[in-house]
Amino acid sequence: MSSTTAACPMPGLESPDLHTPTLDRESAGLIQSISEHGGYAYVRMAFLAAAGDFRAAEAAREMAWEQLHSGPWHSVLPVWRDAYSMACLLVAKCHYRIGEFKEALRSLDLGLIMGGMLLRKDLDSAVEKVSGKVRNIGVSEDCCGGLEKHEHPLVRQQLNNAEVLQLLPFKSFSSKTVMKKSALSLEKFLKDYYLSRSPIIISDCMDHWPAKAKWNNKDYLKRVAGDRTIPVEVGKNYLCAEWKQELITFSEFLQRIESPGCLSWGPTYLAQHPLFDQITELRKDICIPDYCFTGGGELRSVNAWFGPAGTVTPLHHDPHHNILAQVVGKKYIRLYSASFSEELYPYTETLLSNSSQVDLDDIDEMKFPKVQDLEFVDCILEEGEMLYIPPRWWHYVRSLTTSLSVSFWWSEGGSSCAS
Ligand SMILES: O=C(O)CCC(=O)C(=O)O
Repeated sequence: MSSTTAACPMPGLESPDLHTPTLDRESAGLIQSISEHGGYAYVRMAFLAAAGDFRAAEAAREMAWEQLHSGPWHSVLPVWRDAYSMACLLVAKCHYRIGEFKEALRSLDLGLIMGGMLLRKDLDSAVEKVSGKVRNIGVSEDCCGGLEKHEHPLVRQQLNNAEVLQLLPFKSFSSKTVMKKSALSLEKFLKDYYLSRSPIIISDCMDHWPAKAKWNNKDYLKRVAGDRTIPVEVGKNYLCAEWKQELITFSEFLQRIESPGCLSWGPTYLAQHPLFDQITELRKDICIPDYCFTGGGELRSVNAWFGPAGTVTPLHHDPHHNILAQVVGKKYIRLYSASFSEELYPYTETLLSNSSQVDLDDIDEMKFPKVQDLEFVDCILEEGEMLYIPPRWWHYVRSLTTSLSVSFWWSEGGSSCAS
């Protein structure tokens, strides 16, 4: 948090600088609802913040942050998520008025990442305005520093088969591999894979995505997203004790990818984050695959998975249909049928019950004897390919190079005849 304590020169919710029409319209109702949920201290701070008190705005944001971290995410009351967005906007307005544009942008990003939907429009339009200012600073800094612009590819590693095999879990490629079809028709996808719940790799279906031409270029990513704050995971994986989440800028993240060994904690992974809801320029680079409308269900979430070689998503399953699109780099993926449950030893705690206790990279055979002989299918998902993962199929994912993928989860349609 900023240590700035000066009062903002412009009191009132209606800033002539950073306009927040939704906040101006909704704030009375939101404040009322926060009071009804016992947030009196927050309300006091929000009033002072709206009158221009910078410190009060930061205190309100801190109070809402504590509420967001008071229990599991799904049990957080929606009103506190909107309260958090409101405080983020108020803090951003204060920074903006005194020309602290980078700090304003960070606060807006925090609101987008952690806040509710009520004030989303204000956050989005404020981001657009503030990003422009931040980019102007960047341009003048680059000019003064005489920095030259080069195109830097994200992926430079070339691995041979022997090197790849050494990195993979036991018995890799000893069983069946996932079948691959080029530009599969929707009818065939429905009949042969969706209805029978069978994984398939679809190739030659992503060439029209602007991302295919743009994302393997660090300079491009830095230009459109470098100043934005993103949530990352640091450590071996989310099941390990030494694992944490951090909020860093996209530029910092790109630097870490460049030198992944510099952190003793393990790789930094931008994992399962709705990046395209947050950063509009990147959203324009992807297309929702038509396959995701199979079955008449609804698109549930579109997430980015971006990290250096060596990130691992441990064996788990998800409730939705999934198209995992590999835009940059390559990944090893192993899949076990949804019919296996007991044999893969899921955690008993509710929050982790979709994750297996088995570490495929280091199996404890005494503890988990049933895993050894289980049938699986595996593959290397190459750049430009999409993998269909049926609901509740167990999957383990290891990136073999720097890798950027997008997952599209969609739900079952009401009238689907699939079992
Ligand atoms: O790419 C990864 O690391 C994991 C992807 C995944 O688990 C998913 O799309 O559900």
